Amino acid sequence: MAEQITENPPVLTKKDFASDQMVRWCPGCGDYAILSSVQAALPELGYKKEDIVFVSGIGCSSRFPYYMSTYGFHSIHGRAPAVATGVKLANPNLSVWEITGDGDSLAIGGNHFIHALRRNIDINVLLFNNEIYGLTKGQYSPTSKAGLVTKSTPFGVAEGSFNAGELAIGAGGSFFARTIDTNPKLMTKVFVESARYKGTSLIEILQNCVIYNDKTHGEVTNRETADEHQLHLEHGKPMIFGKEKNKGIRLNGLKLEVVTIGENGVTEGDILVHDAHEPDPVLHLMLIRMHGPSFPTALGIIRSVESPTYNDILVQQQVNATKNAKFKTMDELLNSGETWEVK
Ligand SMILES: Cc1ncc(C[n+]2csc(CCOP(=O)(O)OP(=O)(O)O)c2C)c(N)n1
Repeated sequence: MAEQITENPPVLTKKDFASDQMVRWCPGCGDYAILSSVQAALPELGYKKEDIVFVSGIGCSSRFPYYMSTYGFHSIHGRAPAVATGVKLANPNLSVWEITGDGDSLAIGGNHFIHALRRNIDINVLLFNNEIYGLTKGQYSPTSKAGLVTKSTPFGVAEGSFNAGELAIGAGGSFFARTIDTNPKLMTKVFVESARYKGTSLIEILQNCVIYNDKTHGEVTNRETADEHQLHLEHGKPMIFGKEKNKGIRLNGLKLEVVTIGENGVTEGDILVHDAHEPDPVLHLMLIRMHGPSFPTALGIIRSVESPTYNDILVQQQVNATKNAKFKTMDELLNSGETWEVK
């Protein structure tokens, strides 16, 4: 059964989605901008408020459902995918959003996270990636950069870090987008497109924790240098960036490279054109892995490939099983074999 959007959508505004709860995040936390962008995106989707559910795990970001005037569930650490899956299966017409931090989804919840992606259950996963545990006051997480000094790594993080997008592709994920908490316009656009996608949409939001990991995404988000460090991908458009809009991404053998249009005979025709719908994930993976200082960070919808959803398949199985069943009611089933009367 396909997700149904109300036929005569109610006219709702951003304000309608704000709850009466006081928002309790640190002043300057990136979570405020994400909350505001989600509230701005929802009226565009045409759902009734009561058809929307926010499910979170545990962490600062997971306070999110309190601040939404929708249904919500603050669940347990790392297990939001299980709860969100249950909600979607019980009522496939709901718009289900999962809110999670990098510690919540990639450490304790890593297993649940990859299987939600593998199943392609139709939920929207907003992964707030501040590369640190915020709520428990600054221990390192699986996305913390190697060498980072934290409360739990006083001599620096000794191991390599996870890239959420790579993990998603490895798990068979068919939708991956990346945004930044300093660009509400981009966030709102990406949230709308992600919610319209049928399947697990994973949106990694590069989010700043002002207290425990300030400016960890500074190179990407710094407004002065943003043009040089951000590649805004759009399906069907060439991968061009830079202040002068003269830099681009080209394939050289099996690797990507940054080139300047107009130099060394490079023309716009040499620049790769983004195809978010290509089922082969190789190029998407290369875009996901790009990082500074030599490469810009890819933002926007990187991968969006049509793929059957777990919830649709399960509903269809139930419909078929009911249609082909020998017994149509529980009474018929119970009376179908030998029966005895107990006196
Ligand atoms: C079973 C369990 N283990 C550990 C904790 C402690 N704990 C609470 S939140 C958290 C990590 C939160 O970090 P993250 O997911 O990155 O979210 P943020 O607070 O940064 O938004 C941990 C370890 C817990 N609540 N439950």
